[in-house]
Amino acid sequence: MQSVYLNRNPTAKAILDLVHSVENNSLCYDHLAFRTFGVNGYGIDSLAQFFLDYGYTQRDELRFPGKKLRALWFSPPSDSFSDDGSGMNGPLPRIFISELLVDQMSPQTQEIIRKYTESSGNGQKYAALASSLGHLTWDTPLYSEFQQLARESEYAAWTLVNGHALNHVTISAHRLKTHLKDIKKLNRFLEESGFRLNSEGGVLKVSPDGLLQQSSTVADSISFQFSDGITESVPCSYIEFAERLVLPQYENLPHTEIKEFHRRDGFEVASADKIFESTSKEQVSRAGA
Ligand code: OOG
Ligand code: NI
Repeated sequence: MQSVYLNRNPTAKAILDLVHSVENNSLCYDHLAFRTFGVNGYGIDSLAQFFLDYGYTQRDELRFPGKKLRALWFSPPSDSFSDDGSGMNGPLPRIFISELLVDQMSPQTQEIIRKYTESSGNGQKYAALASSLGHLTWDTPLYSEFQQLARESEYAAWTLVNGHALNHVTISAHRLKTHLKDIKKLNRFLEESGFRLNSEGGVLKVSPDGLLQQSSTVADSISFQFSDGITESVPCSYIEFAERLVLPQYENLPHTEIKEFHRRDGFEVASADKIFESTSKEQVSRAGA
C-alpha cells in the first residue's frame, strides 16, 4: 500500500524523505486512512476485516452528517508498541476508515456508485489486496460520471477514481526526535521548505481538549484516463501530521517513561471534517496557484 502511495504522490514522498533526513531515518506513522462506498459490502468492513484478522480492535465511530459520511477507527494489537523501526517497520499505526452513506445520495449518484460496485464482482473481498496493488476493483468510469459525483460529494468522486488506495499516512510528530516533534515547528519547517498545507479552518486543527493537534498537506493530482478516452487531472492522496499530548493524569511522569498510551488517543470529528478537505477542489486548486 505504501509503495503505491509513494509512487503516486510526489509531495508525500518528498516530505517523508525530508523528515527522514532530518530525523536520521527514524519516523513513525500515527495512522493510515482509507475511504469507501457504504453500499453492498463495499463500506468500512471491506477494508476493516483485513486489519481485524491481524489483531486490530474496533474503537469509536465518528459521524459527519454534512458530508454524509461515517468513520471508524481501529487500534493496533497492544504488543505492537515497539519503539524501534521506522515507517511501516515501526510501531503499527492506528487505522481510520470512512464510508460514504450512499443511501443518502441523489438517485443519479447512487446509480453510478451501484453500477461500479456491481461491476466489481466480489471485489469487496479483495479491498486490501487491491489497495496494495494500486488497482480499482471496478471498471474505469466515464468522465461525466466522475463529474456528477464531484458536484454532489467530492469524497464520492475521489473514491470512484482512487478506490481503496491509501488516502494518507500520518507522521507521528510527538515521536520525532528533533525540534520537529512540536507540530507548530514541523508546519513552519514544511511551509518554509515550499510545501503548502491545508488551510481549511486554519492550518493547525486542535481538539477541544487541546491534546490532539493535526495538520495536512493539500493532495497531489494525478492524470486519470477515463473509459471514454478523456484524460483529466484528479486529486490523489495527501500526508498528515499529528501530535498527541500527554494526558493530564500523566503529566508528572518523567519524559523518558512516557509511552504512546499515556497520550491523547482517538480522533476528533471537527478536525477530521476539515482534514477531509485536503482533497477538495478548493484546496487542490489553491495549491497549484
Ligand atoms: C480522512 C480525514 C480525517 C483524521 O485524521 O481525522 C482524518 C480522509 O480524508 O479520508 O484523516
Ligand atoms: Ni488522518
